[in-house]
Amino acid sequence: TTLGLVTTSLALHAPSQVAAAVKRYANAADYQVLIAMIDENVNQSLQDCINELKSQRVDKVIINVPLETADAERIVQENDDILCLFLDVDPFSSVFNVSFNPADGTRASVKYLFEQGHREFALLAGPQHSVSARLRLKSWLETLEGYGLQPVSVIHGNWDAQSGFNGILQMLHETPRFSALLVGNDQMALGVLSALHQRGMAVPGQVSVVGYDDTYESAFFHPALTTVSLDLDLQGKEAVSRILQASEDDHSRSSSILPARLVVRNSTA
Ligand code: IPT
Repeated sequence: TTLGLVTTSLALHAPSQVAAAVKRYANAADYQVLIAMIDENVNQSLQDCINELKSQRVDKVIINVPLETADAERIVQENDDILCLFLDVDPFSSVFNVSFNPADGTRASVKYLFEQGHREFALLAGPQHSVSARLRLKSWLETLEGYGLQPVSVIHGNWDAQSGFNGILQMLHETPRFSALLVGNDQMALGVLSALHQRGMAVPGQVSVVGYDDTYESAFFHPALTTVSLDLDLQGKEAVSRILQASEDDHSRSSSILPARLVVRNSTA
C-alpha cells in the first residue's frame, strides 16, 4: 500500500537519486510512496514531516535526514506506532538503518593519491551537522595519519556547488600549497573544478581532485571526476526491501552497511 519517505533537500543530487530509487523499488512491490521533504536538520520539523505522513495512514517510514544517534533513537521511541528505517545515521548506531561504510572509499582515495606521490593534502568536508560528513573527514584524517601526514588545510562546505567554489577560493587564499584535494561530495567538487578553471589552475596537472558520491552527472564533469562511488540505487532498493520485510518482530530488522569504492577518472594524476 503506502510507504513514507522523509528526505533532506532534494536539490541535493544524492538524496534525489535515493528518492527516485525508493519510489521505483516501492512501486515495483506495489507500494505507493509519499515524500515529505525537510530543509534543515531540526528535530521538530522532522517530527512534523512524520506526523504529516502518519495522518495519511503511513506506518513505515524511510528517513534520509542526517541524524545524530541520540536524535534517531528519540525519533524511534517517540514514534512507536510506526516503523522507521534510517539512511543517514552512524552505521554502527543501534537504530534500523541501511547506510554506507564511511571508511573504505575514503581510505582508498587517500591511499591512491599517496601512491601517486601526493604528500600535501587539503580537505573540503561536508557540513559539521552531518554525521556522514564528519565520519568521512575522520577517516581521511586517520588514513593520512597512518602515512605520517597531516592535511595542510581543512574547510567545511554545505554540500552544494557554491560552497565548493567558495571553499577552494578560501583555501587558495590561506594555503596556496597543496597538490591533492579530497572533497566531501561531487556537487562541491563541481564548484571546485569551476573555481580552479577560473583561476587558470590545471586539474589534474596542478591539483588532483577526488569527489564523493558518484552521482550520475559526475562522469560528465570536466575533467571527468575521480570519486568515491556510492551505489545510491542499491541503498534505495535495500531500504525498501528491508522495511517491507520487517515485521513487528525486532529480529527481522537487520541493518546493513553498503560498501563504497574509488572510481578513478581524469581529475587525478
Ligand atoms: C550524502 C551525500 O554524500 C552528500 O552529497 C549529500 O547529498 C548528503 O547525503 C545530504 O544529506 S549521502 C547520505 C546517505 C550519507
